[in-house]
Amino acid sequence: MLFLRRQVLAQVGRFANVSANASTKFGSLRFAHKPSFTADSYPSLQRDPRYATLNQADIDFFRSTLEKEGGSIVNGLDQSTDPSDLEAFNVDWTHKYRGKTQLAIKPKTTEQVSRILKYCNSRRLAIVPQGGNTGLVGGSIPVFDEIVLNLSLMNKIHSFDELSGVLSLDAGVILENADNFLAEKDHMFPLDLGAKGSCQVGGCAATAAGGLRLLRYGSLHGTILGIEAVLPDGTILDNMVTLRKDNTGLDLKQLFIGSEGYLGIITRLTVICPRRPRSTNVAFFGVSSYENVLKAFSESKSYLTEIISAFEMMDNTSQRLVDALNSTQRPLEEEHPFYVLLETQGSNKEHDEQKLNELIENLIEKEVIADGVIAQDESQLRVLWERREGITECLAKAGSGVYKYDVSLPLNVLYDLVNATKERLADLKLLGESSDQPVIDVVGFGHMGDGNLHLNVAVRQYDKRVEKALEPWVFEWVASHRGSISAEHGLGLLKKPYLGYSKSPEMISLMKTLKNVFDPNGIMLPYKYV
Ligand code: FAD
Ligand code: 2HG
Ligand code: ZN
Repeated sequence: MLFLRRQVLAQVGRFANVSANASTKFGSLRFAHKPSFTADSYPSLQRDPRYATLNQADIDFFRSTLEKEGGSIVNGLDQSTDPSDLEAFNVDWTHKYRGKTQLAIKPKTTEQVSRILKYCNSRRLAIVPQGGNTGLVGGSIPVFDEIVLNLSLMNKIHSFDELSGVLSLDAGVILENADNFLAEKDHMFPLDLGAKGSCQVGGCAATAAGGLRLLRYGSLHGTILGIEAVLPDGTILDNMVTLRKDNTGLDLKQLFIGSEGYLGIITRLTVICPRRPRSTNVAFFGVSSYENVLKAFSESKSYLTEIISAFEMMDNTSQRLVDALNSTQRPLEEEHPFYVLLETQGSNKEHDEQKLNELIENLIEKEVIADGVIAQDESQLRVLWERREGITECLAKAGSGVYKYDVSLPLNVLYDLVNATKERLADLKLLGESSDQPVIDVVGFGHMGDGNLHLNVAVRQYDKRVEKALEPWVFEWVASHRGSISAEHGLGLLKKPYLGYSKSPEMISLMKTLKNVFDPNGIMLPYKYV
C-alpha cells in the first residue's frame, strides 16, 4: 500500500487499524424486522377494482403453459405451499414495502412470457415484473395481489462476438455471471454495481442502472444495442440489433430502458462490452472539505483524462458506519470529513501509474488532499472498493430502516443537501442519540463523477414523522436547485407522486399516452412509476 502523508510518499504495506468510536450505536443484522404490508402503511393506496382476482382456473392455465419447457410457479392458493416461500417475492430489499401476492411465475422462455401476458391481459390480472429484487424504490414487489413475473429462470448467455464485443443474453442473467463470462473472453460488462451478485441484466436495463463506472463506460442507454421485449398483449418485439449504428425510425428500445416494467417485459438484450482493462489502479484519499473534493475531481479529470474510471465521494459518517459494521480494514489512520475513491483503468500500467502519481503529487502540493493510499495488489484494491460498495449494506444494518434518496444535483451544491437534511431533522428533534428520536444518522455518498448524490437517512424503525419531514421536502430542495429526483434508482412506488418535481405536465401527459398505447388495460406495474 502506497501511503501519502503531506509531502511524503512511503511504502508501508498496511491499513490503519482504528476501531470506530460509533460501534455501539448500531445493530448487526440487515433489516432484522418483518415489514408491514404496504397496503397498511400507505392507506391512501387502494386496490384497483378493475383488476381480476386470481382463481384456480388461472393457476391451471399457468401450470399448463409452463410445464413443457421447464418454467415453474409458487402458488399461494395451494394450501400445501409454505407461505414463507412467497415472502421473498413480496418483500423488497429495503424491507420498507411488502406485497400480498399469491402467485410468482417463473417462465423459462420468451414464448411462455408471451402466452402468460396475453392471458393476464385478457383476464385483467395485474403483473409486477421482477428481476433480482434489489431495486431500492419499491418497484419490484407487488402492492396488493399483483402476480409476480420473475425472470430468474431465463438466464442463458446466447452468444458473444469477440471482434465487435457484442454480447447477447437473457434478461434473467445475474450481472456478475455476465461479467465473469466476459472476463474469460478478456472483456467486461459496461455496468458494475454493489448488487451485482443478485441483480439481473434485465432489471438493470429496466431501471437504467447507473452504477460505479458510468463516468467512463456511459449509460445503458448507450451500451444496450438491442432488446427483445414482450408487450402486455403478448406481442414479442424483436429488436435484438447487434449493430453499433442503426438509424432507422424511432429507437423504440430506449423506451424500455428505464421503464421499470411499466410498458412490458424485457426478455433479452444485446450489449456492447469493452475490453477488460489491463491496468487498474485504485486510490483512496482523505479530504478536509467538500470544496477540496470538488478541486480533487477537477484535477483528476485534467490529469487522468481518458483513464479515469470512477470518482466516488463518501462522507465521514458513511465511513464510521463501515468501520462499525463491516470487517474491512480502515485504510487511513485519521478521520477526515470526506473521502474519495479514485479509480483508473487503462491498457498500460506504467503510463497509468505515471499519470496517477503526477496527479497525486499535484494534489498534495496544493493541499487538496490530506492523506491517502493506493492499492498495491488485487486484495487491497478490493478492500478499498469495499469501503465504498459496503456502505449500502452497512446502512441496512444500522437500524431497522433507511430512507433513500438518489438525486442528481449540480456539483457545487451536491453536498449541501446532506447538511440541510441534518439541520432539518435536528430542528424537528427527530435526529439524536435518544431512543425516542427515530433518526440515527444522515449519510451522504455517491457517484460524484456523475453528479449523483446518495442521501440516506438511517432510522431506528420506519417512522411516518421522518417520512413527512423528508417528503416532499427533499424533492422540493432538489427541484429548486435544478436537480433530478432520481439519478439512477428510478421512480417505483416511492417517487411516483413526485415525478412533477422533475418532469413537466406535458411530458407526464405524453408518458401516460404512451402507456395507453403499450398497455391499454394497465396490467403492468400498477400503482407505480407514472
Ligand atoms: P428488480 O429490483 O427486480 O426490479 C427493478 C424494477 O425493474 C422493477 O420495477 C421491476 O418491475 C422491473 N424489472 C425487473 N426486471 C425486469 C424485466 N426483465 N423487464 C421489465 N421490467 C423489469 N442501482 C444503480 O443504478 N446504481 C448502483 O450503483 C446501485 N447499487 C446498488 C447496490 C446495492 C447493494 C443494492 C441493493 C442496490 C443497488 N442499486 C443500484 C439498485 C438496483 O440494484 C438496481 O436498480 C438494479 O438494476 C435492479 O436490478 P434487479 O434485477 O434487482 O431488478
Ligand atoms: C450505490 O451507489 C447504490 O452504492 C446504492 O446506488 C445507494 O444505498 C444507496 O443509497
Ligand atoms: Zn449508486
